[in-house]
Amino acid sequence: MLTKEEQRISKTISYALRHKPEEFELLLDDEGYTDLAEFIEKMNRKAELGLTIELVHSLLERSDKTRWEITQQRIRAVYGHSIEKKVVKQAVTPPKYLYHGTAHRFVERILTDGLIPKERQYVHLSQDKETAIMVGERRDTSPIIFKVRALEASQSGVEFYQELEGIWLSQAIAPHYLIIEE
Ligand code: HQG
Repeated sequence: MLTKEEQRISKTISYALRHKPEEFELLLDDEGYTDLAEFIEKMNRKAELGLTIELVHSLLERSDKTRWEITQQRIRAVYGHSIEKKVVKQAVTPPKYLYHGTAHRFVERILTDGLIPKERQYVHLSQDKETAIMVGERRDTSPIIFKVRALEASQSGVEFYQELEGIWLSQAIAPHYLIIEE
């Protein structure tokens, strides 16, 4: 389990490796790797994270939702559906609201069909708006954020599963439970 501050650092690392290598002046090789020592130096310069090699390894070992990997002094982002394999599939009660960040081009369909798992097994929802923005930024530089009436949906029989590092999984969510955040 990571502390809030560690989660923030971990997300910034993922964001840099996955979405904005140029913003952090990272040079990725063909396999998406960058030199670990250089990576740490650049991240500290650009984002003042106070990163050390020990901290990067420690975050990696203690994180439930691994977003990157290290091989021979190089680091790269890991894609995949890691969280869906790790979450215990036993329904739990979610908080009143959860969030979902996505691209504007999907809004119309979502308001008609609701949130559906698409290629995944479950819909991914974020515990807070900040996380939803990061997830949405993978698809849209200025993502749209839905506020999801999660507790109500769960009371009507939609199943939600244990949160891991700010992400909840759920079954499909009907449009009725979605509110567009201004
Ligand atoms: C959209 C990362 C049209 C949905 C993150 C999303 C997250 C619809 C996309 C995790 C729709 C699916 C998941 C509908 C949903 N019509 N579009 N009815 N319903 N969509 O990647 O939530 O990479 O499967 O808004 O941290 O973006 O797994 O889901 O844009 O936890 O480690 O269809 O991915 O983690 O895209 O992200 P995704 P997501 P990992």
